[in-house]
Amino acid sequence: MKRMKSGGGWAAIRYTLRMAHRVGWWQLWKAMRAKNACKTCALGMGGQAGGMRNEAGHWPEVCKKSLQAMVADMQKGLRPEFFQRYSIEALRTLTPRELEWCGRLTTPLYAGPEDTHYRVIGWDEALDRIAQQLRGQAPDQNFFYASGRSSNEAGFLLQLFARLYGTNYVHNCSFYCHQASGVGLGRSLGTGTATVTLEDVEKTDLFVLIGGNPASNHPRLMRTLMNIRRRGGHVIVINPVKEIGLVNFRVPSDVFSLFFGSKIASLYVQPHIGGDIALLTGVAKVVLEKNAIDAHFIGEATEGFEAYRRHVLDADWETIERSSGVDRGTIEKMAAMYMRAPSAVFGWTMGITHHQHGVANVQTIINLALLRGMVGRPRAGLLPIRGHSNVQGIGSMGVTPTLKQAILDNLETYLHVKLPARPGLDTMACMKAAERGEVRSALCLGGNLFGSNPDAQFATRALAQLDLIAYLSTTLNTGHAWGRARHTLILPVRARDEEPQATTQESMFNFLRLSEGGPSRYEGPRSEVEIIASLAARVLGDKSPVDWKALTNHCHLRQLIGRVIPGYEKIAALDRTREEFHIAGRIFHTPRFATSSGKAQFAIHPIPPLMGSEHQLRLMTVRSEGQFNTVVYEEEDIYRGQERRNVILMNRADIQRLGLHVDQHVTVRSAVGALSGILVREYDIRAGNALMYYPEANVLVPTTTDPDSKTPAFKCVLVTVEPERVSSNGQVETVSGRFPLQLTH
Ligand SMILES: Nc1nc2c(c(=O)[nH]1)N[C@H]1C(S)=C(S)[C@@H](COP(=O)(O)OP(=O)(O)OC[C@H]3O[C@@H](n4cnc5c(=O)[nH]c(N)nc54)[C@H](O)[C@@H]3O)O[C@H]1N2
Ligand SMILES: Nc1nc2c(c(=O)[nH]1)N[C@H]1C(S)=C(S)[C@@H](COP(=O)(O)OP(=O)(O)OC[C@H]3O[C@@H](n4cnc5c(=O)[nH]c(N)nc54)[C@H](O)[C@@H]3O)O[C@H]1N2
Ligand SMILES: [Mo]
Repeated sequence: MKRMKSGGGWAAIRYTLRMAHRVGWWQLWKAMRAKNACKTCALGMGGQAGGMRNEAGHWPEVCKKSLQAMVADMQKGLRPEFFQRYSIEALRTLTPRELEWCGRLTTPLYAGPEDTHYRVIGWDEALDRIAQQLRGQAPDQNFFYASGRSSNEAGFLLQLFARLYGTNYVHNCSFYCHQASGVGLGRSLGTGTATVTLEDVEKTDLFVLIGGNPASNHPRLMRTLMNIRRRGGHVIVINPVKEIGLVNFRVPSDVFSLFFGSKIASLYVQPHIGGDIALLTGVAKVVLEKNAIDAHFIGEATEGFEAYRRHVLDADWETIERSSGVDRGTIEKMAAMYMRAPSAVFGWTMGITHHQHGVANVQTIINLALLRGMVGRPRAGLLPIRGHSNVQGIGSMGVTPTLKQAILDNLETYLHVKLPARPGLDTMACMKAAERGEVRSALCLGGNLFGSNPDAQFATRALAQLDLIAYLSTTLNTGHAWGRARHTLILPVRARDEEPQATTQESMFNFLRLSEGGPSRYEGPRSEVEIIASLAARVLGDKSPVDWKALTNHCHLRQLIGRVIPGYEKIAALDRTREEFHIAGRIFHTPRFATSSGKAQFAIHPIPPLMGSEHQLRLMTVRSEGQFNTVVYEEEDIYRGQERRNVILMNRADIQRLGLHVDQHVTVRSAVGALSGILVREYDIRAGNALMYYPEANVLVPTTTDPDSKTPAFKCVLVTVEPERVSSNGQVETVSGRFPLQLTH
């Protein structure tokens, strides 16, 4: 497959045309223009401004994956005969892509311990089964998981139900995603989200992009990066992989850029996987040695500087260079760019959070920003580049094991209730508790808990211990085939643009979006709020302090959210004003922070040793631009020039050192699993490191988490790569043509 010389551009436009052809031009145009927040990443497109428009009002913002997601939601409905024809065993042979394109779920489905097939059941039976299970258990024997696609309204109701039922075992996909950002920002600044607005980013002089690939995962951010460059500003990219779209990108909605391409990175730094603390400590060392700090800001607005200064100055260059994999000259160059910049925004993604030292990574970035006073003023600050379109809102709504004290107090006062005080558990802790048989059931509001988990073998085993699991889903995914409990239920839900009532979502810039909803596309699926409310009414009955029926009215629900969630007060008037807004107390344009002293905290984090021996590679598991998490829309990764997913991308030096050659079949082995039939591919990645695609590679990822954020180290798996012999009957070849899960069961 030909490798592209720039990201975006005509390929994105051609794709748009192909997708439009699939579901009908007019249908797709209408769907994309409707007043709903975009379903994919958390940049917060659409809402009241209409689809394809960003918070600054720019239109059109074209993005391939938002089309993919839309077209997938518009595909035909699955017919009941499908489940008579295809057994669960047969579903297990399908790839994530094949499962997604089977069609939309339209009826509740059930499979019991003896069942070989899912079968269609009625809504009452489905809800009764779940209610009966919950009523028969102690509350802490159940957990509630939410992905980040659902609305604020559904998220709020889910956690309220769980807590009134009596448990804090409530969590969301953030534990596998940006949790380290929330924890790190919380410790350093007393906040958990971005400190900047989109406008700040548009106007900054330097954007430092660490551990993210927005060319494929947040394409609309690329226009902003292009604009920074056009205005004479700079972009520094820190990434072990040379991601082509971060070198050069053709913004499809900009004529000049589309034809000639736009340079993105002013400086591209390629550290080792896990080498960011070493690298950024090196940059801080230069800044300190050159005394390019903002002493006034440090004195007035921070604490802990002296100890931090000593710690950084003590770090020796040999350790910095060895652990980061970056030479001193490049580090000095990066520091010089930072020291010259009048303002800077630091943005980061999964390359920073998916580590055993994820929180330390995040706090190291914050330290560097504090050194030059780049937090707490306009055009400068910190931006965790969020994943799911409403993952931040789901967190704000309290779909978390621990409620913010203010939310807890408000709920107790307003509803005259006492909520459970026993501590909650995070996602991985719940999975481990399931494996030990300590929790008995799970309710999943969207997502793919199986597919997103490390150690797929463990995930199947853990979920199989449960008595019951209920999935609220739009389409089939690997979780429905591999993440089964003794009793498994699948409840079909409406996507946000099919909701009969308006819903809201929160963007990564803390901007609240109002989605109008729209006509339902299928008979059958129900609104998420309606499902949760009917379940809650069944489980809690007349004793409940809440009128669940009344709360199926989203306006009532928003009134309650406005009273309970700090910063969300304006949501109560939203149905009247229709005014989208920035959530109060989140943006920091003055140097006063939300910590108890009002001051930002410098944190000390030693440089972690580089992991692995010379026989091993550090493996990152990442996305292609043709997928959205565990949902694979396209097998090929056009940006990295891969036509298939069962590949391992390695540096040429490693291929030679290990005696391999390009396109050779290998087995990749880690401490917890092995994948066979993988093809070796050469790529521009720092030697000693390798890349494979998530979710398939989750077979290899151990369940070890960062002790502070409980997030698995998806980006640093130690693996060996062993050559495979292809037998004369070409057996390996047939395995490698596809990339279904290689699990034993
Ligand atoms: N098309 C598409 N868009 C998406 C998604 C999707 O699946 N597909 N998912 C959404 C979600 S939920 C999320 S969280 C985001 C994810 O967005 P990203 O974080 O951009 O996604 P990843 O593919 O996980 O890639 C992370 C990047 O980090 C780099 N990296 C890996 N290890 C390290 C390291 O140790 N240090 C540094 N500096 N870099 C490293 C990788 O080379 C890669 O470029 O995207 C969202 N948007
Ligand atoms: N190895 C490895 N593992 C990872 C990662 C990695 O980089 N590497 N990334 C991690 C990250 S960042 C994340 S966020 C997680 C993702 O974890 P999840 O959020 O749990 O998974 P998704 O694949 O996004 O979930 C997709 C499913 O959501 C359902 N869905 C779609 N829209 C809706 C809706 O509107 N409502 C409802 N109820 N359901 C809907 C569909 O059925 C679809 O199959 O995975 C994590 N796992
Ligand atoms: Mo994510």
